[in-house]
Amino acid sequence: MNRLTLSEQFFRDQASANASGGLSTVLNRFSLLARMLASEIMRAGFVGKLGYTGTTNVQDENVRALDVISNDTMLQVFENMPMVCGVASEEMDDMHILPGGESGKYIITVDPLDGSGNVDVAGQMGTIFGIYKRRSNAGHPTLDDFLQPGRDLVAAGYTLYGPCTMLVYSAGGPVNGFTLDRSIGTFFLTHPDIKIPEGEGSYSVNEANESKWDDKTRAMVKAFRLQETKCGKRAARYAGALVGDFHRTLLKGGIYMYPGEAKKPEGKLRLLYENAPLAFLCEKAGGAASDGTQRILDIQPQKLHQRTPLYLGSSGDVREACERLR
Ligand code: FBP
Repeated sequence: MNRLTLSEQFFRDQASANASGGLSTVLNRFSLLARMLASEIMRAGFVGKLGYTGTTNVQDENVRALDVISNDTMLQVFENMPMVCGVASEEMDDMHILPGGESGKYIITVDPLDGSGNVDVAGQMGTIFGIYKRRSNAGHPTLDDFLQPGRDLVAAGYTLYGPCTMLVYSAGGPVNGFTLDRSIGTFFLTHPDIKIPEGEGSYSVNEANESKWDDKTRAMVKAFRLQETKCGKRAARYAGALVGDFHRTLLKGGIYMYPGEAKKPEGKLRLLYENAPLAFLCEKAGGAASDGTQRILDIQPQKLHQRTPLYLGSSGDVREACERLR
């Protein structure tokens, strides 16, 4: 079968988006990053890179060697390429100005290695990215260039490292999924124009956190667990990696939830480089994404590492979950 390659699709998107040519180059770099990290992850066990570094990051999370490798690789890929002037990364405290990108008109937000808790059990992991046009005119980007609501995303996507390596993205049009042919290092279109199913699939939440939730959250998740929801019966699935849980939800339907907690109402997941890019994709695929009260894409970020609760998936499921939280 004559499948489209990722590069060919990028150029098609660029033409339809009337982009100047920079966007396809930026997307191609995320394809390069995906292939480099797929290789690093496959080899980590052989070179003793499955463990922790002994340090903690700005999220106050223990950092794994692969977290550092993924962030360093991302910087190598995006430094000294003229299209991108700065990056906000889960692994870096502040926005990072990319040398050689002063005239770049894009900024990127990246979770270099999502689901790093799965590193040493050969579980699913991913990379999540968002691409925005900078608001400032030239020179070094400012914090304001990064604090943009998700509705202003130019493109967003993720790479899933699992039994196969997939890259799924949208540049404002359809959501297309590409699978890596490792033998020739090329991504080919395997999932054109993905639409999230309605009325079927799974609910995906870490129910071990139940004692930390408020009563309405507990009751809402219980309705999904007991298959008492109006939107239909759901299986329980939880991979422990947002990208893996979202990819399954995108293809099979249902809902992924990371609720706020009584003592941490903002929840765990980060708006800029996790929730907003996936919300962008989910809506382009016909689904919905909320923090429980408002559309994720409408949230105006106030801080680089701002967290929000996340309800992401089929429109009917997200609508019912949010109704039950009111
Ligand atoms: P990072 O691994 O990038 O920090 O992402 C957070 C994450 O691992 C998500 O991928 C995953 O969905 C969630 O945390 C799992 O959290 P928990 O272990 O609390 O269920």
